[in-house]
Amino acid sequence: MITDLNQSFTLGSLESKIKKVNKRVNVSLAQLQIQKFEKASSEGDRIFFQAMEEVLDSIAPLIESDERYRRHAIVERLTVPDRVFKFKVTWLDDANNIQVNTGYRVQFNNSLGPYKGGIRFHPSVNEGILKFLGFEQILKNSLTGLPMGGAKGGSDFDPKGKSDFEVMKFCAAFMTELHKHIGPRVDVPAGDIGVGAREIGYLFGEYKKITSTYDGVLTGKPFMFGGSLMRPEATGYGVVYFTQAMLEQENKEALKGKVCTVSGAGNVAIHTIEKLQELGALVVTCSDSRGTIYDSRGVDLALLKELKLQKRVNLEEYLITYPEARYIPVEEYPEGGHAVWSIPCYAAFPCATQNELWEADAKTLVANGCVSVTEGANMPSTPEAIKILLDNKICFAPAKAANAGGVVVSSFEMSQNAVMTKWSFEKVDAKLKETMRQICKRVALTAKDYGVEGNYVDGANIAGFKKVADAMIAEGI
Ligand code: NDP
Ligand code: 2IT
Repeated sequence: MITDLNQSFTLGSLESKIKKVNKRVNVSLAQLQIQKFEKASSEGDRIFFQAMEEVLDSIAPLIESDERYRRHAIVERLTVPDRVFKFKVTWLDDANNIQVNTGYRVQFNNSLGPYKGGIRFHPSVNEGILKFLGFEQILKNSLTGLPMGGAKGGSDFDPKGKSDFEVMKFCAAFMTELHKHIGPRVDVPAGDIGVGAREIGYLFGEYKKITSTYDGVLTGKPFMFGGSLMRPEATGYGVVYFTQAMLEQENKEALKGKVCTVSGAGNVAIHTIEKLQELGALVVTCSDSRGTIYDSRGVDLALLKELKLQKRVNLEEYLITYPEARYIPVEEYPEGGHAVWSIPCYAAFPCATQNELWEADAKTLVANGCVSVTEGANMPSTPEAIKILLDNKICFAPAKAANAGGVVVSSFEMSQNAVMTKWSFEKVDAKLKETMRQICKRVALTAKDYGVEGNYVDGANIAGFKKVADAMIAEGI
């Protein structure tokens, strides 16, 4: 079962955590934010604060040791987006009914380069969710070492069940407003949940029509008109490259021959499964918003791609081809647990959405002898789950480091577009692999430097924050 609800998160806990950080560093750290947290009511805001709380917790020793960050009010400045665009999207469905949705673009921070980050189309999208994703994106993009700031956008539009024409008309209407705020040196959106090559193609087509320019203004474009080879595979492959590097660094056995569990059945999950299978791992699960497939002989990837990327149907249809596999509908896991994480595994890969791996799931993973957890989705594990995993010395790879492969290849796409060239699959793959290894190394070294060896959460937050913070100081207010 996957849900956006983080059951145990409370504003009270956030407030006390911030106050704790505040007390430790003896400055008025984010006093302003505390007042805003007190007023927060929506689930989206709570998720944003959850992401912020984790980072504040990790960076406290850095803030404590370097007064420049306090003097320049970096935390106060970095936790508020530069600007948020919110707009009406009006479009005509196939029955000629007028439909109205809300569109957003959160431009969070451009200290390191143009605003960069995906677009999400899902009914759960709201400003708070996009602020959480945009905030995470700043630090993720910083970790890549590439010139990109952080942003996120999207709409509460649900592409599910819509015809290609409806998706096209929605994308065109969305771009009618969005084009005013983006540009290849300004802000470069890409895909995320509900936005893949089809949607990026329609968005790009409309941008080109409105502006009469052929700019690399979106990444994740189809290859025939400027997309990078390997962008579709990049996030999932990067997740596995990161895991390989982490297991090596932590002196754990490699993935070959090991049972792995993956949640999700979209872009990230599919390409994580693909790379794991290529390395000889046995992937036994995948899931969507309706349920989980457990296939002990290994998930049939070709069938999964056909069901989710071509036919866009529910995973239950996997049983038509493999009636002996197990399908566990979400209703069968009503209380505090998720089917995917109940399956024993060596390595687990949450690749669906935020807060899909809870404390109870983490306990089950530990009890079943799991050795590593890598976050393919953005913030899929709750804080309580992360604590259990870290306390039990599980190798834990946080999203902002482990799933950076997507935005890394997006940056490669921007480079290729800038000089109107195309790189080979092999070149992109080699550069991606090297970048993921570098990120992994930097995160581990940073953790060691700050006295939390093996804690990749703190390592990623500190390393990501430090680079942006130093740039903000150098650029002045
Ligand atoms: P897709 O839309 O391709 O797939 C998402 C998958 O997760 C689907 O299986 C979907 O189920 C399920 N899902 C999504 N949202 C929910 C929800 N609220 N409740 C239940 N199920 C849900 O998205 P991606 O694979 O691109 O993205 C997956 C995760 O990875 C997200 O957290 C995203 O932010 C992150 N990510 C994506 C990157 C990219 O390049 N695409 C890069 C880095 C991170 P169903 O099929 O039923 O809809
Ligand atoms: O969360 C992410 O890193 C993405 N959705 C990809 C962002 C990008 O600009 O490629």
